[in-house]
Amino acid sequence: MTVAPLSWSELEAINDFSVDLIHGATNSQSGLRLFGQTEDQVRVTLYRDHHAWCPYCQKVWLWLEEKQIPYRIQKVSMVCYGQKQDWYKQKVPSGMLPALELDGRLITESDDILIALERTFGPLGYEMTDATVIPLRQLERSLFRAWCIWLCSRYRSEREEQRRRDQFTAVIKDLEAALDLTPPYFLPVFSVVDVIFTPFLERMNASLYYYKGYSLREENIGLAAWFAAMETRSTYRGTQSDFHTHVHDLPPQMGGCYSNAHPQTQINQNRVNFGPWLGLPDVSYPEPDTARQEALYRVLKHRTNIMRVNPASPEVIDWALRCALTKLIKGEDCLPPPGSDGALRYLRDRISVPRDMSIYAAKHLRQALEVTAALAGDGQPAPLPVNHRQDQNPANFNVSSA
Ligand SMILES: N[C@@H](CCC(=O)N[C@@H](CS)C(=O)NCC(=O)O)C(=O)O
Repeated sequence: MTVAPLSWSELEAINDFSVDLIHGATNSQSGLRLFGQTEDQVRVTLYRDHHAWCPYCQKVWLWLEEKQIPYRIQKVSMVCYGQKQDWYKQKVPSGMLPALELDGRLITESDDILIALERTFGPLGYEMTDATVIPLRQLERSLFRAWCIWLCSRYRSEREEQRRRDQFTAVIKDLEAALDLTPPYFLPVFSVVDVIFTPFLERMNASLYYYKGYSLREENIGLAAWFAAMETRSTYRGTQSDFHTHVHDLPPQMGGCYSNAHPQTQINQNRVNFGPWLGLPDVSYPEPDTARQEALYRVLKHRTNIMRVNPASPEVIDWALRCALTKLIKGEDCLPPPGSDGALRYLRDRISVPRDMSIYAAKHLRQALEVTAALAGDGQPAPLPVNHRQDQNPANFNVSSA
């Protein structure tokens, strides 16, 4: 038994999600953050990438949100998915992100940015140059190197694979020992060290689960507690991504991510690509009641562009998308038109967290798209590209801010 799709006006009438981008909780769509202050108090502009894929940008973003420093956000393309904006190249000739303006002074390099920010606004728990912070910053870089070697080198033999895994898990052991001293965070209070570790621990968790069959968050007690503690913070929730987004945004940024041949890897890849997405170890805090409403709100806001870039005809995607949204909101199956299975899965694969919506909203939307597509057939869109992500070029979405 299936139901008829809701009309766009019926969906609009159901939609009751709202968000305060300026003063409310951390949100990827914000262009200005005031935290209850006024615009004339803004001294900072953060330049970060459109899709929230850049890890070094997440570090600075999280710091500003934790310290509640009023700031503006200007979004810039990364080369893997778009053309660098001319105005940005004039400002930062290397084109590298992030960059930050503080009282009109331009600063690049995320660590230099954090040092400049803490000199002006005070440290986040500890100073970057504190004697207890320096070795932890070095540990973060050691972990980063071991991760890159394991993930981004071609798989040639099981012996080599095991050696790279051992190198990585040896550094993880040091990390667990550090966390064990002052759980759940790296130092007695939440601090800049947790912020520095966040972007790559999140990316390691996603990529090793998918490409190596290794579940960082489930296999390490201290890290499990650290992730759970991070997820109690609305700041982290606002910047947090999901497995699907990361495993497909990392290959072009890293110059390739290589799977091993383990059966668990295959199982994990199927789960991340085809669902079900709820229950994956990319999030553990309880789902907010507003998740489905948030997904609906975001699709309604951008539906013209979503349908314009879809490979299906406007009539087919219009009908099919309303079926998926009907499923999302009412929980009832809604039969989409013939030939729309690939079109719905095309969208399923391109929801980007947190750019488009938060993690639980995305999981529900992917699920509604997949279940609805399955009613039409088992057609899959072409696999996502791994050398670039021009399919996500913001220019195709007429994007200026959100
Ligand atoms: N050491 C730099 C690294 C910054 C970096 O590698 N940024 C990358 C993005 S994650 C970038 O801007 N690449 C150029 C591009 O992708 O357009 C920092 O800490 O800020």
